[in-house]
Amino acid sequence: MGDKKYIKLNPAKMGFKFRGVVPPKWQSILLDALEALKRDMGASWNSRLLEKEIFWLNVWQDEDDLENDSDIMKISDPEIAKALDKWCRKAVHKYCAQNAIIDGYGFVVNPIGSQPQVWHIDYTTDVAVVWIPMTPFTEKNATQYITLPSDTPKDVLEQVASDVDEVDVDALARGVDYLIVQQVVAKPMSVLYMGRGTIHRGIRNTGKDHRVAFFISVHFIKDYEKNYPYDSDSLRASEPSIESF
Ligand SMILES: O=C(O)CCC(=O)C(=O)O
Ligand SMILES: [Fe+2]
Repeated sequence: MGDKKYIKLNPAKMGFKFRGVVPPKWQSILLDALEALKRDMGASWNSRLLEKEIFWLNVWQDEDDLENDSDIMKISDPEIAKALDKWCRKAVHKYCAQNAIIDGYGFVVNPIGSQPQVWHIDYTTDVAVVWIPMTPFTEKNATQYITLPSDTPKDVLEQVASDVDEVDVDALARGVDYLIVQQVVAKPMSVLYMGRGTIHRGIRNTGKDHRVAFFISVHFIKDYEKNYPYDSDSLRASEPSIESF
C-alpha cells in the first residue's frame, strides 16, 4: 500500500474509539513506570505541576522525531523501562489501525488549574494516539475532540491541515453544515484510540486531582520527506523555539 493513501485528512478516521481495558498484568507495568518516573524526577514533578500547564513526559521517542535528547525522560530502572517498551510495541499492534509505526510514548499530565489548550492536531495529519488514563478522565479534566461530516469539503480539510498546531474552529464551522464537539470521560486503564488527524484540545483542569494519561503516538507514512504533502515545519513543532514564534 502506497504512502499516498494517507496524506489527506479523512473525517472517517477522526475521533476517539474505546478499545477495551489494559489487561491487569500490564496495568502494573504502567503504574510502576509512572512511579519510577516520578521518583526519577524528584522535586521537578511538583514544580512542573505548579506551572499549571499541560506537560508531556516523553519516555521514548523514535530518533527521527527527536530534535534534542533532553526532551526524553528515560526511566532509570532498566527492568521497568524494558517491560514498558515491550508492552507499548504489543499495544500498537493490538490497538492501532493496521501498519501503524510507533513514534513515541510517555505520559501527559494535566495539572489542577491548568490553562486550556488551543484546538490542534498532534504533530501531523498522519498521527494517531493511544491514550490510557492513569487517573480518571472526567468532564472536568479530559480531552475534547471534534468530528467532521463525511462530506466536509476538501478545501476546508486542507485549511485545517495547513496549520495543525492551531485549528481555527470558527472558520472550520463556517465551512461545514455542522461539526460535533465531544469529550472523553473514562476510567483509569481504558484504552482510547484517537484516530489520525483528530482535532482535539486539553481543557483547564477544574477537578480535584492532577490528571495523568499514558500515551503512545504512531504514524503511518513511511517516508515523510518524500510523501508528506504539507509544510514539514509542523514535524518540528515540538521544538519550543519554533513554537514560540
Ligand atoms: O491532556 C489532554 O487532555 C490533551 C493534551 C494534548 O492534546 C496535547 O498536549 O497535545
Ligand atoms: Fe494533543
